[in-house]
Amino acid sequence: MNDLSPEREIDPNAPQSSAGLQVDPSRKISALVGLVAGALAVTTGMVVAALGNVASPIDAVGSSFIDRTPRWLKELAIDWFGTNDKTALRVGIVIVLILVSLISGSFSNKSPSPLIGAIVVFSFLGALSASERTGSTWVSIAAPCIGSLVGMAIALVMLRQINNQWLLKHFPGESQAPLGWDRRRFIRTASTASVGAVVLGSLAQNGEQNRIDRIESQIPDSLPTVADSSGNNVGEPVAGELSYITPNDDFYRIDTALSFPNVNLDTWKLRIHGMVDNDLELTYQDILDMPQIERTITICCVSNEIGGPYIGNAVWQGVFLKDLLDRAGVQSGAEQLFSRSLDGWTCGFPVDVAIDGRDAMLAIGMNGEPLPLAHGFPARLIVPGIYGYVSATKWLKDIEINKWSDAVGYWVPLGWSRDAPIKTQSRIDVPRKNQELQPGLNKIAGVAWAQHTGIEIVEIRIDDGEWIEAALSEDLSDDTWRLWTYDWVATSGKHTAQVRATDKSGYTQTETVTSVAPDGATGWHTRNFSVI
Ligand SMILES: Nc1nc2c(c(=O)[nH]1)N[C@H]1C(S)=C(S)[C@@H](COP(=O)(O)O)O[C@H]1N2
Ligand SMILES: [Mo]
Repeated sequence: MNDLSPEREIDPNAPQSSAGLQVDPSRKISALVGLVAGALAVTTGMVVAALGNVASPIDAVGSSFIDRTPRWLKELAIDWFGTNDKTALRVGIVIVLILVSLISGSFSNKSPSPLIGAIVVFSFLGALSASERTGSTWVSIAAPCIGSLVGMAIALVMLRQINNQWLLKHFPGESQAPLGWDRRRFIRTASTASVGAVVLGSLAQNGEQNRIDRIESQIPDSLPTVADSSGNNVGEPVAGELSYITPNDDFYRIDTALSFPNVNLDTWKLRIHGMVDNDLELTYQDILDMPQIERTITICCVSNEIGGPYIGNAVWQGVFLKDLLDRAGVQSGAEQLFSRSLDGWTCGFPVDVAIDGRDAMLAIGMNGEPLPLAHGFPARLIVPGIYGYVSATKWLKDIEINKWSDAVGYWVPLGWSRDAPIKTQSRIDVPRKNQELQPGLNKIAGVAWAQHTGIEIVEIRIDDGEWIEAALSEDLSDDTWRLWTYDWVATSGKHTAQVRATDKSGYTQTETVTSVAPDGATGWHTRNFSVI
């Protein structure tokens, strides 16, 4: 206890006991230890994961969280963050980790157990989450464990440097500094560890980008020629900004994949099995070699609020699902077409929907390009008339024909309907929200959809006036939206426009507003604007 060598730097501000011995360091400093150790643990885990070509522990925890998202929370997340919900989730996890590190660190000024305990618990959570992810390997589980070992080691070293009482007692050693902790050495360790965390963090990010680049490098430059492109007529844009086809870059993206699944075309095969006479296994090349069809189909998300953006219309290329099922030979009594993605997401829809003559497709192309990774490369399902969450599996790997009781799709146990036909809807796109208009002639325009039924009439009314029929774009297909326009002579003041569609079954959109859960929103889209 008498190491008073003159070179030792003594912190004159360190709290001293009456006997002249240092008491425990302040909570603030041990909180900092927590933060640095936590950061190093997480970034080490991320680098290990990146080296092993697997999702980071943060994404693994995030995905496990998504898997347990109840309906109300999913709605809230989409409502608050829209398609930034993935970023919001990651930021949320990082905030939780920072808080836990700071708090457990601050309680570790006397004994290291709170911080060590927190690191163990969180790495266990990371390992557990990784273990339940489809596509994870042993590296996914090792990553948080290795991260936690590094985090614990640095936590103990730093706590020892600030004379943590418990560590002093159990590891007296040469660095003991009873008259104050070795501030210079502590700062050196803390800054080295922080720089290390930053470097590891950016290395991990680099690794993830390389992984995505490697996947995308397998996407071919072009698609095979289309043999049958009936139904692929591209309408003219209406009112400037509004276009019939949604460009790939503007197409909404909704999925549970925090990080893209690893796609490897060398091993990828689409399996079709279950209640079929012949199991099929198709390589990407097998699909490219089949006669290609092209269909324009509007897909939309059940989470699309009235007037919402989660809908898009694209020209899809691929093969009819029915042709594949004919080759496989669906057995009688089959009820469900259940599909699974590379990352373990699932959904199911009535097998009848695939064979009732509608253009249900296995798609490999979107608007003339091979499917972008975000939209399901190498292959996905596109089924007109039912919401994406029951049909549109991206990164498809497996189709099983079975009975309803055999398997249930991802979102159904979380409170969403098993059967989910798309509801007839319409939206005002132009003028944009809060856009100011000039008095006189103005174009009001938008889209209306009732996939696989078709849009018959769109009506608009201004300021609770009479419903007036809008002009409709050419009726290209029942499976796509139609653009509508209305020439309105505006007068100064504040105005409200409302739209409603009637589909070819004679159904007119109900005014009754219902939420997106459990099977899609209803109600009329309303937009306010000022004419000045
Ligand atoms: N693998 C996978 N496929 C998926 C999903 C998913 O979470 N994972 N989400 C579905 C949902 S809810 C919708 S609305 C559509 C959206 O397709 P897009 O992102 O290409 O617009 O994809 C469907 N396919
Ligand atoms: Mo969706």
